[in-house]
Amino acid sequence: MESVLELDKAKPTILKIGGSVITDKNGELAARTEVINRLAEEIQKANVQRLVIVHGGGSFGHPTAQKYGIKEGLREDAQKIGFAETHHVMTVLNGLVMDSLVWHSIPAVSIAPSSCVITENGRIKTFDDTALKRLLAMDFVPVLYGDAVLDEKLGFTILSGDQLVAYLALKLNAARVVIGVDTDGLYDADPKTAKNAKLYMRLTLSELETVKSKLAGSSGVDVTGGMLGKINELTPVIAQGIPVSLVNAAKPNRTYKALIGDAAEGTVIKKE
Ligand code: IP8
Repeated sequence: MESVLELDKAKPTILKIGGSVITDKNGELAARTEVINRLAEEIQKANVQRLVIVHGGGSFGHPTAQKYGIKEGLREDAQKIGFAETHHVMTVLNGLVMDSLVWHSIPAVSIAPSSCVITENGRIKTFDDTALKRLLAMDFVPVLYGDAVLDEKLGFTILSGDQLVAYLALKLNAARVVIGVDTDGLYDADPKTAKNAKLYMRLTLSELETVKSKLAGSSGVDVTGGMLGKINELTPVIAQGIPVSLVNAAKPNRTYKALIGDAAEGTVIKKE
């Protein structure tokens, strides 16, 4: 077994579960409950000390956010119901995730980003992380998600789970970041459309910079940038020396293996 790194047990692991994994992104409000349950089982089995989970919006947050132009900010009162609806459907998806985690005996506690984050032009400006840090210190598993949040300049916007992951990894000085996606890792083209797309197994930061231009956006409705958006968010994390693994969370056991430090499958990106 190839180990990603010697983990500092006191430092948290941040796990992102992609919205495209836990929902059908081509549907609307289409949760994949069997996948959510399998992932809860894998997370429980991996038994990671100090874990923060962040999940994406998939076919819950993105279609509603797009319908009302929430990411672009408040321009007319009619959007307000869209902001409320976007946040609400995210709490519904989060409820399904929480249900599964808690019934798998994971001491998971949900934290709504809309209640503790303010952005400025879409970037996190303030994050009241008092409860999150205390939960982590007590070995709870905080669970956050991409959300509709208030913005100092725009009125409101969409905060992606990926921005949250990067912010938390840097702020909490994470041991590593595991990103669960619906492809086998990072490719030089969209593997869903390009037959000969090449999978990268190991990348350094400088290699990543050269492949960025080739990265494909994801399919379906995604208001927060797909794979390229993800990689752009994670670049400062990798530059800080925090390794990032991308694994196919839609396939059984990949997330479990990544969580226990087995880097045999997927893409691992490190500073050097
Ligand atoms: O799926 C965005 O989070 P993401 C969530 O992580 C919403 O990009 C509300 C669209």
